Amino acid sequence: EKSRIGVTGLAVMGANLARNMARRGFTVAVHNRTTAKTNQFIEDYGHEGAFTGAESLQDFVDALQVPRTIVVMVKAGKPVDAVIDELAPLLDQGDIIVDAGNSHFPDTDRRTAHCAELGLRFMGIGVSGGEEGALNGPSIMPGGDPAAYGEIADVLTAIAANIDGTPCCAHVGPGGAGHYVKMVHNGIEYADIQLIAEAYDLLAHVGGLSAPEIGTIFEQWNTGDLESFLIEITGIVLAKTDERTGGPLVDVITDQAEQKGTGRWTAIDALDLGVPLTGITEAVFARTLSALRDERRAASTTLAGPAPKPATDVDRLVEDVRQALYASKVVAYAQGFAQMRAASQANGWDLDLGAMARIWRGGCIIRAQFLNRITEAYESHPDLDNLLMVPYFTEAVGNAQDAWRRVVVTATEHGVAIPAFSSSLSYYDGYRRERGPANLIQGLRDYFGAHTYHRIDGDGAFHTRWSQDGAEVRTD
Ligand code: NBP
Repeated sequence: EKSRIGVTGLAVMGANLARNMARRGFTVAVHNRTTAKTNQFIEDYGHEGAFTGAESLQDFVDALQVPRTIVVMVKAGKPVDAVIDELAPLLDQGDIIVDAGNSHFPDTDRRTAHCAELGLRFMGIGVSGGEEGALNGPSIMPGGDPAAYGEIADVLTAIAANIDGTPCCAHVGPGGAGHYVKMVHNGIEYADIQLIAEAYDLLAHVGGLSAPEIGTIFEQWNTGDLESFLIEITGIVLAKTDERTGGPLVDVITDQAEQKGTGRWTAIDALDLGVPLTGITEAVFARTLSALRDERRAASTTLAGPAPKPATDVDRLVEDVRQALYASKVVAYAQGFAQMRAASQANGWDLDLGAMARIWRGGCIIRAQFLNRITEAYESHPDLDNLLMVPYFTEAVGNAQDAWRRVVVTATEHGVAIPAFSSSLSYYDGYRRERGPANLIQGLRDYFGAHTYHRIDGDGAFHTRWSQDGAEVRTD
């Protein structure tokens, strides 16, 4: 009997996705470039379901029902192109290749067009949730031809996380749209994590609290508005004792953050689109600054900080930081969703932003209670420009703003870096102002580059002859 679906690439993600499919009753053919891994997979998990292990790509292709569905779960980048090139000559018209790795969306657009020329259907699907999610139910963001999605939706919705009877999987849009949304998801994850790190920094270095004490605070926060996977695991990580030293584990972990690039892609794309995406971008920069460990060590004995400040009211600090964290998080999501809206308009994707929040409710790293509020916001206002403008979020940030401002002041006075907290607040203050200071920017640009300006009291573009007679001339 031929298999319903095939998975090639049996590292942790591919292996777990294949096991998840088999557990849901699908027949699965598995393949890996290095055959030993395929054999090991069958030895370890063969008893879990109806697997067919294939040693060669030809055997793998022959083991599949036609039209074939092949999930490629190899390292993002060149390996995906290599696998497509090897598979294509073995496939028939109409077969579906699904790239479930973390591919960059322009690559997915390119591969979609390339496969279409070969008569093959290509789908780029975002899969979030790490190895645990892949095995037990990830959040799935499928992009590509809707008809092809219709043919594989039974498998994808069955293996996805499920919240209140709704699978965390919905067709996102054509071409690279699925990988685009996965990219923004990862960007938001960067912002969420940076905000958590800043909250921890403040509670430790202004509040004087120990890691386990802060862990208990996060545990409490996880029962309220902030309830989410990342807040939950922060409590667990902070509570962990190091086996070697007997102290908190976090205290002996080096303070250099690494990254695989999806946050950087999100920030670069926002710059290309012209969308203010300060939270995610600051989070990427904060990781790059953390990586300058040797420079920071030298600077720590050279560059002066503020004079020591008197002790703070710790209970008040904890509550202020909680509110600042929530408000900044709302801003990070508002920015990420504004970016997806801009990309949707630029590419004609027609993204359903409420559905994006819905498929992030389970399985993925940024799963959180408040995603329900985002879904509701887009259901009631499909053309919403900015999440901050719906009453729920307007009130949430409005109620938090006094605490948020106190946190930014306190951190600044104590010399604690809070790039995400402070830039989110600046975004809020910039966004809510009817008239900002860009009038002066335009004046300067006109002075040095004759770039012209518009007036508030009428139409037209104007230039002042600054270095000649000082007269204003209309230029359009
Ligand atoms: P890796 O990203 O570590 O990739 C290893 C797999 O790629 C192996 O099966 C390897 O085969 C195969 N491969 C490579 Br490398 N080059 C190949 C080539 N030229 N031809 C054929 N196969 C090739 O695996 P992973 O950590 O399971 O991640 C898979 C994808 O899922 C990535 O895109 C990743 O970014 C994404 N992702 C990962 C996570 C996570 O938590 N790890 C979460 C979400 C998404 P070999 O055994 O023969 O070397």
